[in-house]
Amino acid sequence: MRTVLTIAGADPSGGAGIQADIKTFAAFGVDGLSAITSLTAQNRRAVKSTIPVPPAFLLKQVVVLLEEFRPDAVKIGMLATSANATAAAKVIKLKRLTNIVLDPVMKSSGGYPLIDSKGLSSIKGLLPVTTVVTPNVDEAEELSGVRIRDVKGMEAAAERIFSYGPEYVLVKGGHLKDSPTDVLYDGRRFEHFEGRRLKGRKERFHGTGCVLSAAIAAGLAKGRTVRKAVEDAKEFLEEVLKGRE
Ligand code: PXL
Repeated sequence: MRTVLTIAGADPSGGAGIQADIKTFAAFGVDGLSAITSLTAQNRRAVKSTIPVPPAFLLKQVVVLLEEFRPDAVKIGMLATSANATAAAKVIKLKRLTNIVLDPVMKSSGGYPLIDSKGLSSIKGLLPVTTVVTPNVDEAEELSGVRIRDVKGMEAAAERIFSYGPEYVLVKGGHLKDSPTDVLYDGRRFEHFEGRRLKGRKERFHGTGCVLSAAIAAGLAKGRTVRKAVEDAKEFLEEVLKGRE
């Protein structure tokens, strides 16, 4: 069986983070490994508190796993500290891990910080080892410095983020008012994935970014192209959200 490693925070409510990733991997028929970057105390409505794992212990978790397993893909979510981001970049380079999907998580939907104040530059430091980075509009604005109002803005941000080194940039438009389109950029052309505007209480959407990036990683582990992995991941997420209606 193919294996995917997630490096992310733990979400006791199960909809985001490590727990969501493992469930997603199981649905795709791949084995899940996990290295926890942070404990969190939260329910689906709000994050109340976090306790970051020290970077040496994050590294230890990954290194011990790599003594036994060789993951076919890695998903990176909440890192909690810039030191953890640096540790993750280091082990990916050292062990030549491939198929890296980076969800550049900065805040919870309620605005609780999920990475420290130096987080932005350390997330940028991971981009050169990243296969696909999956920012939402807010994260794409932070990473690129481009103000995004529409799909053109998403494309401009994707170009800037691409210049920092990832192979693909997927800017998720779900937060834009009139366009839930996602934009995938590979340095040559833009591909648009039209989405449907979904309604519901915010609890329904808790962890959607985690599920999407985990599903993309699972697809890459199974040998799909990035384009196909994104397409399948979006379809999977729609099914998950339908189940939460
Ligand atoms: O959806 C961002 C996210 C990622 N990882 C963890 C989280 C959250 C949001 O709450 O708790 C662990």
